[in-house]
Amino acid sequence: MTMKNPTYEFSRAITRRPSASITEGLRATDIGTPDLDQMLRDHAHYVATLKSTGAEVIELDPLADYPDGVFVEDTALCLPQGAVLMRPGAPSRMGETVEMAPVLRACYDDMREISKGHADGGDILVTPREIFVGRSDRTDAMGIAELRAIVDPWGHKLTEVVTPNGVLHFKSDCSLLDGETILSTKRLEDSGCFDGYNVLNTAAGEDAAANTIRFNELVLMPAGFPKTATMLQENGYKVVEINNSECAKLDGGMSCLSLRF
Ligand code: CIR
Repeated sequence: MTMKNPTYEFSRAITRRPSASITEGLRATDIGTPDLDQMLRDHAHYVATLKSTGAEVIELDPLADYPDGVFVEDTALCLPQGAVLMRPGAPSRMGETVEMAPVLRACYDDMREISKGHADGGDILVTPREIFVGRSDRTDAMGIAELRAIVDPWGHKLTEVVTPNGVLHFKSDCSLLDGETILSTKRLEDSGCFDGYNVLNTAAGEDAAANTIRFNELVLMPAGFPKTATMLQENGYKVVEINNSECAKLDGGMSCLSLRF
């Protein structure tokens, strides 16, 4: 039997259907109100794609009180040893972890939580070697220190990095493609944080393509970035493009929409 690589080979995922309140979701710049019907169609495509790899998807109901609740990734970090509930940096999102707690408790024997400071799952990139955590407007030193104290005894090295200025989350600009390879914007790679990895850059003008997910044999990427999609295919990755126009209005992308374990 071959061992799964737990950084990109998963048997389960958790998603949450978008609520009608999605129109109130947080955004750095207002480029338009998301259309719920389009987002529901995109979300269904996303969930079906995860399932097509044989994974079980736990689909949670919409949360009207939490417009950004569809972006479940920010609520937790899922590792083979246990799950860690985050402490989101946006005040309007803090209660989302309370909603996620019982779902994760049912899946994990060991569940911890960040109790001080702030940390968003979107700032965390797990590779086979280390856990990168980007300091950002949403993730601070106190949150990172507490996360380090949790994952260190589990045998994970936490590497603190900096989320580029003007970028919401560390993973808005990068994603893991396999055990050694990272897809990154040029601006993030230039910070030197991925020295020692194989790095593939998003094509010029396609920075928003950096937030993809490797999920089993597939790479789910936002549609509309043809040069990056072709580059990934030429490098041997099996790419599925998913419309992300509505989530993009709220600074969300492929990773934000699921917890994977
Ligand atoms: C927010 O500002 O929190 C949401 N509108 C977008 C969250 C995206 N999540 C992610 O990148 N992990």
